[in-house]
Amino acid sequence: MIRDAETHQILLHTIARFVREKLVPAEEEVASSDRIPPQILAEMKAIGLFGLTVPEEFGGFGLTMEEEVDVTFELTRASPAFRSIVGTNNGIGAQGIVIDGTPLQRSTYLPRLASGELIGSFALTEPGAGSDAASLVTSARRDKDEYVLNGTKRYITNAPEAGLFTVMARTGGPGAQGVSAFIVERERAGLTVGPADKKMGQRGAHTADVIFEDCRVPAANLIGEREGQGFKTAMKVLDKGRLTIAAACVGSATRMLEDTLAYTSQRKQFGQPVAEFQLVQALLADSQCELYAARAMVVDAARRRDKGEDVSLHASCCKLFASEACGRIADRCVQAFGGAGYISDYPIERFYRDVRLFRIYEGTSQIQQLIIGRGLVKQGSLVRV
Ligand code: COS
Repeated sequence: MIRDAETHQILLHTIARFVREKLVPAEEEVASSDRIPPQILAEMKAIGLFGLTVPEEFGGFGLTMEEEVDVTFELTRASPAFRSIVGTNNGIGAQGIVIDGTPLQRSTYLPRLASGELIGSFALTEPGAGSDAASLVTSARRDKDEYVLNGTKRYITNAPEAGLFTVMARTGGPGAQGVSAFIVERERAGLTVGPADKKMGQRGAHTADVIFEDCRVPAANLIGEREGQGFKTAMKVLDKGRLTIAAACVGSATRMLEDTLAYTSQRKQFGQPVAEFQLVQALLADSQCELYAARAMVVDAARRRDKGEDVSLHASCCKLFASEACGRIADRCVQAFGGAGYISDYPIERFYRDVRLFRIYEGTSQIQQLIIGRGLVKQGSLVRV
């Protein structure tokens, strides 16, 4: 349920115009330079994109999940690199503090994350702990009023520009129960960020290693009431993040399909636009059906989350279906473009590479299958629809 429909429509309209007039024209430059121009970044901050989901009392828009997925549908009609920096900030970068932070942590950090003054980042993955997140080995040893962190985090989105990291580290024994979450500011001694990774796509969005060597943080930077809660915090953050990624899949697929409809409607072969051939229409039709289904799923799950339902399995269903559908749609769109789809003169070649990541990050498709399958067996009933 959207609280104030008129305000929400104004926000959507503003973002749609910004995407059309500013972000889409800048896409090529972002991809070729691997950097979002500072002027565009400043405008993204000015219209409030960095604070979409931060509660209003801390300077954000406080969007509901339904509102957030609506905004994501619009934002991801442009290169996913733009969503990456704001989505990681609003989402996995800030949500640990929003969901489980102490009142002091919330009032200290959320206003600066909402304004974009501090860029947020989420450090869970390690060289030896990817899908098996609970096997992480980065340690946090208590020393009087501080914790001392040691270890390496890998593929950390936003790391090169981040001012604040939510870091999952081991304070206790093995497994999920031994993991705690910490707020670590960029300027802490002993924290270094490695060079940006060279990725297949999503150029302009950055990932890198984050290395902790006797990095000391105050004990007050522990997220949650006590040690051992950090894995659950991470999972709650990912439940929400996976819904947002599913929404990003819908936005990117919408853009790809719109571009393909336009291209095939003007490209002529055998004396007529190729879109008039039934075999090309089959590519469009299958893609449209999957896009419709993915969008409907995401909106349904978002509404359920807003009503307070546990949507962990719904979120995994959405992430799995939407990211796989987005991959199939990208493939069909390249096919419908023919040779033009394989060269970089058209955005479809770049989107094809960009959207590949959706099936991998914030939990691979196989991890979503594992969560859904295990969840169904455990609860002995199907996902509520
Ligand atoms: N919300 C709240 N708590 C959750 C939860 C959720 N969505 N999912 C799990 N938990 C809790 C469990 O209830 C359990 O707590 P108890 O021991 O008190 O019962 C604890 O967390 C451990 O959960 P589980 O036993 O399911 O952990 P596993 O190690 O078996 O598996 C998976 C967890 C595979 C689901 C997890 O490691 C995962 O999501 N991996 C992918 C990581 C990922 O997405 N990485 C992407 C990079 S981050 S951008």
